[in-house]
Amino acid sequence: MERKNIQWMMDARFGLFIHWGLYCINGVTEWKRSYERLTIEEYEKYFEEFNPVDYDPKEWARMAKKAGMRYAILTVKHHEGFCLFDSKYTDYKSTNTQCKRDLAREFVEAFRAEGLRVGFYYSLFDWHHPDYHHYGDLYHPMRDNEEYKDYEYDFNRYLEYMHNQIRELCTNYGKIDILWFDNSYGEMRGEKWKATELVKMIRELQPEIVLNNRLECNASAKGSLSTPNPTAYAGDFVSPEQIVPPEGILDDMGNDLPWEACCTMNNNWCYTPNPYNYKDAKCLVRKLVECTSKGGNLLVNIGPNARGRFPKPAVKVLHDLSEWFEDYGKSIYGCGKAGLGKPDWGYYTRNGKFVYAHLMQQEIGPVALNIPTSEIKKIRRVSDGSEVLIVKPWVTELFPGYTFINFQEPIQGTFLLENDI
Ligand code: JFZ
Repeated sequence: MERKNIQWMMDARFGLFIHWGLYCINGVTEWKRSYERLTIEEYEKYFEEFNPVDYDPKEWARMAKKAGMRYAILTVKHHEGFCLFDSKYTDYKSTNTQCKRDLAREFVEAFRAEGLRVGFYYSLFDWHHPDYHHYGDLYHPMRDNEEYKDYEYDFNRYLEYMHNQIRELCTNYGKIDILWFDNSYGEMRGEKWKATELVKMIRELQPEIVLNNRLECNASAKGSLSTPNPTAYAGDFVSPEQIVPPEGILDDMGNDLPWEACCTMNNNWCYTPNPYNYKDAKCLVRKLVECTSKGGNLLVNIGPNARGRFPKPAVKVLHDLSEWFEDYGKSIYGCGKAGLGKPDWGYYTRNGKFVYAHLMQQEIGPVALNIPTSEIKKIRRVSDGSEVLIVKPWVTELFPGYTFINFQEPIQGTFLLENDI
């Protein structure tokens, strides 16, 4: 099924994921409440403490934009149940903390002002709502804590709460570009969330919105999106996590499916003070180029700290990315598969007749492009437009069908092939 609503997103290729909630205070994991089997009361201290005095989403938006990201997705409710938006269906929200701010509203306003698209991550799990019941074998605080053993939960009450909140998010915050659900598992999928009804409401309120596939699936499945008859809640794109699909993602008929790989910047979704686990900009660029070359997107996560700031090493990575994007953004936006295979030296990306060769590592001499010289008019560096030497003639005689560039000097970078291929 062809959906036009997702075209802008697949052209954008690069987005920012923001995991932020009360869990940023513990500095270890957004799963703390579950891992440590904390009761509501034990977890309450984080709610009382939460006060991100330095929260300045305009600065976040400026940094993200410079770093080449074209959209951003904020966790407006993660598994802990705390809401970063002013929901009338709960008291467990940022407007009731010391900061008294609707963090989600400020986020969408700031990012839109910088020209980025905005999305909300909404957790289907909720460890704070008394009627949320966790099926399956994972620990769940409500079900597994002594103090709630006599509570008669009614899962339908939770579903009503969740649907109401999604309605608020789709009504009170202007145009929302992406809703990112997390996640279905075991028997908890699709209609267990009353997903047909939910998606009908969402698409009525936000006709152009893009949905991920996790109302139906977990991170490792395509779901009915890959079949000729997707369900109403199949979503618009597949969302593999912490992995770049080896060969992109195809549907059952062999056509490209839209996908977005999400990854951490430092091995953790949640804020952590550890400065040592960061992927550097070079690694992220390589992964972004790889995703683009396979027809997918990359969503890179930052976990802001309890003051509301991006960790310093993350700011450095964003800065390094901005230097690359200034020179090479053209080889990402609007680009996708080139149909030229996987070369030894890196990746090809392509936007219509523009083919980009990304040499991702230093090479020692002539580099082989698997395109005959007769089909290439000129090769230029994308950064400055300078011409790249096309090697004549001896290697070409030895390896016909290839064009060799740059005779002797070490070479690296991204190159535009002017051609008719
Ligand atoms: C989920 C969350 O639990 C996690 O905290 C984070 O928000 C991440 C982006 O999404 O993690 C998942 C979800 C699904 C799978 C694994 C981790 N899965 O299906 O294997």
